[in-house]
Amino acid sequence: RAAADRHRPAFHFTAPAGWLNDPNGLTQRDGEYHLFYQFNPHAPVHDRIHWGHAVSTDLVNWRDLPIALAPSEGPDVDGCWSGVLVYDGDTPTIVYSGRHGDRELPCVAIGTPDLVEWTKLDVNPVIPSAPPGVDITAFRDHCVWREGSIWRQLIGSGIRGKGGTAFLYESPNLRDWTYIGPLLVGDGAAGEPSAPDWTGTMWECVDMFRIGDDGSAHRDVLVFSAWDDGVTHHPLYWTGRYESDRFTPTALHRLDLGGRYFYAPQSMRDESGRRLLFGWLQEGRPNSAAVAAGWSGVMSLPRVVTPAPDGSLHQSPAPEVDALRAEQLVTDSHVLSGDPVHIVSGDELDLEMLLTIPDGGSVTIVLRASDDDEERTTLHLTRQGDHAELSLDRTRSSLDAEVDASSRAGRVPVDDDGSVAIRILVDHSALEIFAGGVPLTTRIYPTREDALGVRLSGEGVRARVCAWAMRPTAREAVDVDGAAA
Ligand code: DQQ
Repeated sequence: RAAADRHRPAFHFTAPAGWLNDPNGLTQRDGEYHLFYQFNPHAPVHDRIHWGHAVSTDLVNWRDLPIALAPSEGPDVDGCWSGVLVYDGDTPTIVYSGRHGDRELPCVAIGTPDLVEWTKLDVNPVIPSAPPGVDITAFRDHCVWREGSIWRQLIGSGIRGKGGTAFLYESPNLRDWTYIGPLLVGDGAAGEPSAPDWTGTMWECVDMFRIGDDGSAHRDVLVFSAWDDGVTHHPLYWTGRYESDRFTPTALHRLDLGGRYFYAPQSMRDESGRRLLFGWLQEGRPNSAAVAAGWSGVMSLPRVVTPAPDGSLHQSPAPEVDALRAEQLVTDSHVLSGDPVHIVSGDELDLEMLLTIPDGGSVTIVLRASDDDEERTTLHLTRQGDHAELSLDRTRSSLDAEVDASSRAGRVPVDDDGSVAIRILVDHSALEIFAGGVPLTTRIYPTREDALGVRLSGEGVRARVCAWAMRPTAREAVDVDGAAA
């Protein structure tokens, strides 16, 4: 592992060393979860990307396995970019984007039953070019599924002058693909890039799934990450209906109020039927700091996605995360009135709060605060009837002037009795917040050793608070470079 770094998470998955970005190929087989990820084992920078691989029986303790895919002569000589794993009968099959120069094209690799060794097809790339006659911004990333005897896939793209899109293809065998058309086209080319729901000029990592009952209550969800000219903006999703080769949207939603700090998510349906989601928590510190630390990029904790009453998605950490609770530090009730109440201290914490906020009232949660408040990260909730405005202030999260200090804000639902359930996972620089099922993920880099305090304040707010110290995850490493030579 890379040298000790106080910003390195203890119970989130990170690469053994080097660079990590998107989750890929999420699969559960015979009880074991497989997490592949965009990986540069040689340096903590995005360059000649491999597929890293780890396996887990409980979604939180991961065992590193050898690199699954490495760039080689041919269509992926410059990188094995994002994709998925499907089973063609019993044959594990990866569909990924091979990078060559500044182009990406779909490639296929076949795996051994243990998913450890992968053989690339000689016929790669399996689709030789983007759809002819369309002026595209990019063409990469894959969502693949089966409809009867036919395979279908979406490839992320964008149409110049219009916006992001996902191109739909079909195939009898995962090798010969026929282009059908764009599933849905966004309006990003005309939109305002600074808006938190701007749909971008290209959709990265498209992921479509159906959620809810198979009856009238179900909804189809199309997740994508809004990208523009090399800039990763934020993940969004459409809810709506996938039918007759088109996606008819009902509404557009932000997937995570943290924006680019929960980027390029991919989901999977596990063997128990749950929809699980992982995303990449990218860095908020300069590349030079990552290079000095020897590592970059954090995988989110696994999330369970379920339908929310308002038609959107409800997200919460998978219950498996609870197994990492080492010791309960706090279980308390408070009526907040004015002065901040100290709750607990730590940088490996799980916090659960039930806050009952009077209409128009507000509550402030301070995290990673130094004793004198010089460093602190502030979360603020103001209730307005059936929702609350949530905001995150990072302007004082770190004394290091080089780290990103931009703010975040958005809306979260409030129950009829005025309460909001909050869950906060603090893991060194990784911070995952869930308020009423809406996540806000971010990164913070406090410099002071005493920047550990959690404090609560408000007026007339009732707060039930539990806090646990978290246990660092077990990590059995192998020589991941073994297969990369
Ligand atoms: N990262 C991958 C791409 C994807 C992007 C390259 C999203 O395939 O579009 O590492 O972070």
